[in-house]
Amino acid sequence: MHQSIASGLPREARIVVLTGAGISVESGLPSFRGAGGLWEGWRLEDVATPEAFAREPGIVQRFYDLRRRQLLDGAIRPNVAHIALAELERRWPGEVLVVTQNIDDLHERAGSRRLIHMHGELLKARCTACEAVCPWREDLGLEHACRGCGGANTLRPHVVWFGEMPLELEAIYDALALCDLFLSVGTSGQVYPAAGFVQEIRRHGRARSVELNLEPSEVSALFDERRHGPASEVVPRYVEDLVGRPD
Ligand code: BJW
Ligand code: ZN
Repeated sequence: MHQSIASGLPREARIVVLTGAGISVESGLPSFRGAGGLWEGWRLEDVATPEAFAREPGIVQRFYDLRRRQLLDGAIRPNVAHIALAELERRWPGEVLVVTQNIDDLHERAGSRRLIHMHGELLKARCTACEAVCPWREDLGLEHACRGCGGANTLRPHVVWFGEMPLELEAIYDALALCDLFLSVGTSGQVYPAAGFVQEIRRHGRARSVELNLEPSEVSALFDERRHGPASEVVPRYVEDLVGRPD
């Protein structure tokens, strides 16, 4: 069996990469927790729950409108960590799946193709009446009608709030069960079920797990290996260990 020299992994090994807000910080999108956290002055619990949306839809829509505008600002681009993961998918002979908690589109812009957005996508809207999901790049005021059912005041951001079920969990757990290497990049390990994926990896006893984060996460001790530093440094270096330098 051919092996990747640095990792000792068989070349056909399956890789799952979980990413969080930390991978997009160096692209100019702030993370949620810690110093300089997202939209200081906004408490996540006030804007990221279905209860908040029911109570104050205008405030919640405004929060996501601001973030959508920021994402579409020309200055926001994928950074070398996103690009390295896309490169890994292109060059690794086995399957690579990126499972992102991020609602930005920087992985797809970098070129990742096998990608699951478990907490939804900022550039899509969902109808609360007919469940239709459609691309959305404008502000999402209450006056818009659903293009599917024509319903008024039924559109919300296509994102997963606390207390809601994350997307594509079955596919994610299947991939975790079958993978040989699990990488966790730029996530604080405070939000479940994503924070529990490393536990799932240990339960299966099959894959090696590696945390790549600025600092130890809440679940850091559960990983086989930890490399701490900015994603722009630790991710390209780790990918290089797996596939060598870019051509
Ligand atoms: C860098 C860096 C650089 C910085 N380079 N790194 C009690 C116990 C257990 C669970 C629960 C509980 N009570 C309630 C729950 C469930 C709840 C939950 O986990 N709550 C916790 C607060 C305790 N979870 C849910 O409700 C989920 N649904 C659910 O559980 O359904 C039922 C179910 C049952 C069984 C199985 C499966 C399901 C839904 C969670 C939805 C989360 N939604 C949000 C908002 C999405 C839309 C949006 O973006 O606005 O998702 S909240 C927010 O947190 C967002 C993120 O995706 C998520 C995770 O944050 P992330 O990515 O980790 O960011 P940060 O900021 O926390 O961390 C960044 C990290 O990067 C830091 O460590 C930095 O150091 C690092 N960093 N710069 C590298 N340059
Ligand atoms: Zn509809």
